[in-house]
Amino acid sequence: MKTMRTQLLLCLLGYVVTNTYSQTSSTACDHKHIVGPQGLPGPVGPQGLPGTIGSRGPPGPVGRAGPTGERGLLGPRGFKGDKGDRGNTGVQGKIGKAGSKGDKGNRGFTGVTGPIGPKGVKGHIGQHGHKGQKGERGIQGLPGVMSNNTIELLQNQLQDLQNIVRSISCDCSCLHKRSPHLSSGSFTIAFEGVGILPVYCDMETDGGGWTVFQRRKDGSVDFDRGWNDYERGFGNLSGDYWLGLTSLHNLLQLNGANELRIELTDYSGNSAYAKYSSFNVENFSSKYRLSASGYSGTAGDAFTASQYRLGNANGMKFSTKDDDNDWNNRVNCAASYKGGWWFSDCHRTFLNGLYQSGSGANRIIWHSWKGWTSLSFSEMKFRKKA
Ligand SMILES: [Ca+2]
Repeated sequence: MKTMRTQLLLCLLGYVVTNTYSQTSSTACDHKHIVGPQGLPGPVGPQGLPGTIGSRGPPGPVGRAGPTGERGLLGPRGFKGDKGDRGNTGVQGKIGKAGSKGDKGNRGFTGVTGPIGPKGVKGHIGQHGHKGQKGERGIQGLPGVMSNNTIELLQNQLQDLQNIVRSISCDCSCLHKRSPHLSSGSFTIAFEGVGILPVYCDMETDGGGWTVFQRRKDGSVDFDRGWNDYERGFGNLSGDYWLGLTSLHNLLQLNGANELRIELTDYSGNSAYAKYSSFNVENFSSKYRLSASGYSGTAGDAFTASQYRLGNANGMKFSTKDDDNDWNNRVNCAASYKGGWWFSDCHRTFLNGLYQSGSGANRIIWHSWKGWTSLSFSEMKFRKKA
């Protein structure tokens, strides 16, 4: 059996080889017909391609009605309602004891101004309802009327203030007496009827306490001025300076009795002074007439000495270029010599003259000391007589 199977395989192999390389040759098996067993079934072939999709069928019958749906969700919150009306005005409370301050209540309607009550009594704050929304700002109330008690209180306080002002009224001599340690310098004094006035106090010379009302020091201030300026004052407290005739008169008047001291320096640096134990300047209606007496000092008595009778300042009214009150009917002394002064016919002392060295009657002159030679420094000051 094994031999027959081998022969058959050889025969089939020979047929394949022969038909591959020669179309004409025959095989060794052509002349032999060997019947073999039935062959085995062949292998399964590949799967065929899918068929095409068929057309849509006819619509089905109408279905039954579905079940009732569930309840919907809660809707959004509604808009805010309108603002409510204002509450009613509360009932007026009873009058209570004067004293502690109550709690702050809610603002109500503006009340009508009531009658003036007794001093210090204050009403209770009434109860109030529930707090509403904040209202609009109310109308401003009417101003109250000041009670008699308040007026009396204010009058007492004013009286106290006036007493204080009187107690501080003090010129340089008074300040020096109260506080001997004070140094020379500018001070502000206040007097009833005079007002607040800045002054310069000399707290050292000859015992101190001098109120300066004239100074020539460096020529930085023009002294060729009219009546109004000489009345009101001008210049710098610690420099070239004129206190003013009105203030000078008022302060002298308040002191009662005064003394005068005049400091002088020439352009060589020499100094001298003139002092008068009595000194006064009258008021506006007397054109600020000057009076001085009781000379002592080193500069000579050019103010009152008899040899200077026609040039004395003593007893003279004040003159300026626009208000001639001098003794000379032919000349306006103040206009001629360019400065205000107590001119007579015309002068032998003139401390408000031109600030200029050399010789000349229109300059700073104290004739009894340096003749007509100009001085470089002058200072006039008064002090309440002790
Ligand atoms: Ca004249």
